[in-house]
Amino acid sequence: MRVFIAGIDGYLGWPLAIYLRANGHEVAGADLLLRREWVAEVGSLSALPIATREERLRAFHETFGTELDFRLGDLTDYDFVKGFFADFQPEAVVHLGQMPSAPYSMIDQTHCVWTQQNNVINNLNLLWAIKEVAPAAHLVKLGTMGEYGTPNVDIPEGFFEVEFRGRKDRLPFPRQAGSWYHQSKVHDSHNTHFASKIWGIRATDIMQGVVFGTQIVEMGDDPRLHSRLDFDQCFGTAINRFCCQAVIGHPLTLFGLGKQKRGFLPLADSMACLRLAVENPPAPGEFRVFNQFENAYSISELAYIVRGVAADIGLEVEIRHYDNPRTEMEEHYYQPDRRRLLDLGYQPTRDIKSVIKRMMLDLLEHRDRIEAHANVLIPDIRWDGRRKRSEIIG
Ligand code: USQ
Repeated sequence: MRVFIAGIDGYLGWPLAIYLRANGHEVAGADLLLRREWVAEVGSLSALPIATREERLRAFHETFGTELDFRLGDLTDYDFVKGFFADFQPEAVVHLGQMPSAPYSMIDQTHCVWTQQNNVINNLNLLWAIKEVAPAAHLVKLGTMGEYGTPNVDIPEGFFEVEFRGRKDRLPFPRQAGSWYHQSKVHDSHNTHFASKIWGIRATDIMQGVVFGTQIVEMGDDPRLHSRLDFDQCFGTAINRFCCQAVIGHPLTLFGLGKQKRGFLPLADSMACLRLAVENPPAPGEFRVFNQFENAYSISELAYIVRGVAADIGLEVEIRHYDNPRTEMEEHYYQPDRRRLLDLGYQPTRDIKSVIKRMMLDLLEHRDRIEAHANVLIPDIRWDGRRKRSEIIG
């Protein structure tokens, strides 16, 4: 299948290009390399060194024997998107090309507005380009479990049956996002659903949990094929940050009580699920929603798992509570469904400890990079708009 990847240089986009190509698909993609700039803007860098675009292209060619059409371009530029679609004629479009950080979107007015403009407009451009150039193409849109928030009831996959004043309907489940970034994804979900309804676009909205890990087997030993791994307060996510903290002997940073629950999944599971979505497209006009995660964990449960794995490889790790820079529930009910991907054949990784161990061993080789930027481990971007470093509270 011809698969276009929007955001092909990112943490997920680059491994997905390798994974899909290794599994027989033709891949092309676009990126403006903004993730590299944002991480530098917040004073950090990828814990694992990453190759330049040119080096990645060379490695891809040497490994697979085909050129990768990876163009530098802005997805908010409609002419660029439309022109690329006209050349490539995608059968599937995987949209990973957005600003993905909740804290980054909360920095100030500029970052909030930019996040929403960028994310909402580039998703609209992809929808329009599908409509005008490749109407049979299937949009696999990366959304987030965070769109649902943490309601005090079970979370279905996108829609639920509801009875109100004696009448019944199947309606979109309420979205109650927790940051301007997550809000942008809610807008995308609404826009994608609407486009699907009016133009007959096939669409899968992926409500993905927090991804962790450094490797997929298809990357092999070539470091030019490896992906980035961030640990700063904006682009580093919970388990990845904890592993980076563990390898330099920094306390693991639990925000608040640490009883917040989220869905998590290894990088390899994310790739496998995206492939399942691509290879099993919905019917024209169908808008379907998949909840995508391996399991739900509380943040402190994960910190203890990371501490246990660290101990196995001889690292002593402390767990500390920091005052929470975010406005979020720290103790809550959390029971999301995740049936649809299992029905398509998703086999969740059972042994997340070995994924965490692999990541720590990879990171140990580059601990100096993390140590040199350890100041980005303590958050100072707060949801109330103040800028203040979190302090240890327990
Ligand atoms: N947290 C800590 N300590 C840390 C980092 C995070 O306790 O050092 C807590 C946060 O307070 C939050 C939870 O861990 O309750 C998750 O935070 P995160 O930074 O790992 O993830 P989040 O901000 O939710 O965003 C990430 C990705 C985003 C994706 C989302 C999936 O950056 O792109 O959409 O995970 S989900 O969380 O399901 O919405």
